Parts: sequence; C-alpha cells; structure tokens
Amino acid sequence: GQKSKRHSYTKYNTWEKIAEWTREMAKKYPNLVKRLDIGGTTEGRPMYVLQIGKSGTSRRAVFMDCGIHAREWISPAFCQWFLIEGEEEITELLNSLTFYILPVLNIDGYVWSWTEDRMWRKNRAPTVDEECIGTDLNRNFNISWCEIGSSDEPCSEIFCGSAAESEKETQNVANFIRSHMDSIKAYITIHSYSQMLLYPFSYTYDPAPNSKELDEIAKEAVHKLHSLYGTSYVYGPSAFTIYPTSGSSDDWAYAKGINYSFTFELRDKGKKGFLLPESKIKPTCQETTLAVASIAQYVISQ
Ligand code: ING
Ligand code: ZN
Repeated sequence: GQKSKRHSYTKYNTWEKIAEWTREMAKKYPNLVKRLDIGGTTEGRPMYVLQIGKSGTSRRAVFMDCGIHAREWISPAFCQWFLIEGEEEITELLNSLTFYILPVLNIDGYVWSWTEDRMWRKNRAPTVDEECIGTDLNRNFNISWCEIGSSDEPCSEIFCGSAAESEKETQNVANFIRSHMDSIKAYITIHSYSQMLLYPFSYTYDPAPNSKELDEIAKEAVHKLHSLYGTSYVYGPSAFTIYPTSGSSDDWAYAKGINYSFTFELRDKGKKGFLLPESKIKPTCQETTLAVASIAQYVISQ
C-alpha cells in the first residue's frame, strides 16, 4: 500500500508526530484502521489505540502495546513499523484477526524523555514525595501488586504506585482490555533491551498452566526472528529468564484469561542499550515483525 509521505518509519518520532500519524492512518485507510481514544494520561494527553481489521471478520483480536517505559524508543518505533511496513506479513492475518495497537502507552514519560531526560522510565504523575515523580507502569497492574521486584518508594525507578491501577495510563489499558475480553486472545507488550521473548509468570517461579504451549510458541517466534539477520533471542518464563516482578502487564493480562501473553525485549544486548541507533530501527522492526506474526498465526490456528 501507499505509505504516509510525511512519516518516517526509520527514525524516532516525537509524540506530536506519532499522534498526527495515528490521525492520518485512520483517515487514509477508513475501511481498515480506526483510531480509538481510550482515555487521557496524567497530563491529559489522549491515549490512542489503532484498531486494524477488516469489517465483518472474526472477533478474534491481538492487543499489542509499545512504550510503557519512556526511554525504550525502539518500542514505539516498532508499533509504527508493524502497522505499515509489516503489511506483507500482516495482510493475510487480517482475514481472521483484528489488531489493537497502542503505539505509546506512557505518553507523558515519552515526551519527557524527548524534552528533559532521555533516560526517563516511569510516567509523570506526582507522588506523595514532592521531590520524586512517576510510577513504573509495569509494576502498577493488579497482580501480586508491589510484592516482589517492585518498590513502594516513590523515588525508585520501579515504584509500584500508591495502589494497584492507581495510574490513569494503567486504568485506561486495563479498562480497554476488560471491555474487549470476548475478542482479545493474545496480549503482546514491547520493551527494550535484552533480546528476549518472555511469557508468564513474572510474579512467581511456578509454571504457567500452559507453559509448554507458550514455550513452543516462543521457540517458533524466536526461530523466525533469527532467520532474517541471525539475531539471537533467549526465551522463557519472565521470573527465570529476566527477573521476578509484581504488577506487570503480561501477568495481569494472563491472569485475566488471555492465554497467550508475551513480553518482547528488543535489541540490543546492552552495547547501546536504550540508545539504539536509528540505523538499527529497520532491521530490528523487520525481524520482530516476523516473530509477532508467528504468534498471531498461532492464535489464528487455535
Ligand atoms: N524490562 C521489564 C521490566 O519491566 C519485565 C522486564 C518483563 C518484567 C516482563 C516483568 C515482566 O523491568 C524492562 N526493560 O523494562
Ligand atoms: Zn521496559
């Protein structure tokens, strides 16, 4: 299909550019793309989910969010890429699937990472400590909240918030998923960096009920990813593969009954880390598209 003239998929884009792009996508592909406003952030910015699907097709859906952590810029870049440049891989999938794509979950934090502090992670909500701003949104979901791998100190990078779902951004995502539970069969959340594909649980070392199945899906996805440029990913349950944490979005979605729940940690393995150069956007997004398409393909086959 024709690409947006003004939008670059191989550069990091400001929130203003991304917001404008969501508007253009919905305008340009009215039969395929709808822009949904799922609620405002702490600072009042509208959170947009792009619904990609053909009308009248199956009710099965995959939800994918990017940019829950502000500094992980490759993540929003991937959500933008997937929608347009991933066309070849996803067109076929759209015959039986709807994608809900949230290109930037933590918009206020993302804006802050562009304007004030490139290494910002959390959202921008005030806390009880006026010196310290922000909750880690990937510790704020209502699953084993604030028990392990989290902090109740507002100044911590992994502050869990004042309560489960205390944050607007968390509430908006959780409400959206709760209200689409009949269709959402898979939850995918995109982070960086480490080159990992993780599945539940994070909050416990106990295996997920369908862990064998999740492991097979992850193995295949990582194999597809590797086939393009030889990029190596490790995969496994989060608690073992990366570290145990409470209140993460993937565990929450899984506990809600979404049986296929995955967290990607994109390139690299630490050489540039969060500062992945723009020259790596294209190969990273191309290979990741293969992995996400592989998971979606499995969901369709069920
Ligand atoms: N890593 C994740 C974090 O939130 C993670 C790791 C993944 C935790 C899945 C829990 C569940 O700490 C980054 N890079 O943010
Ligand atoms: Zn992250």
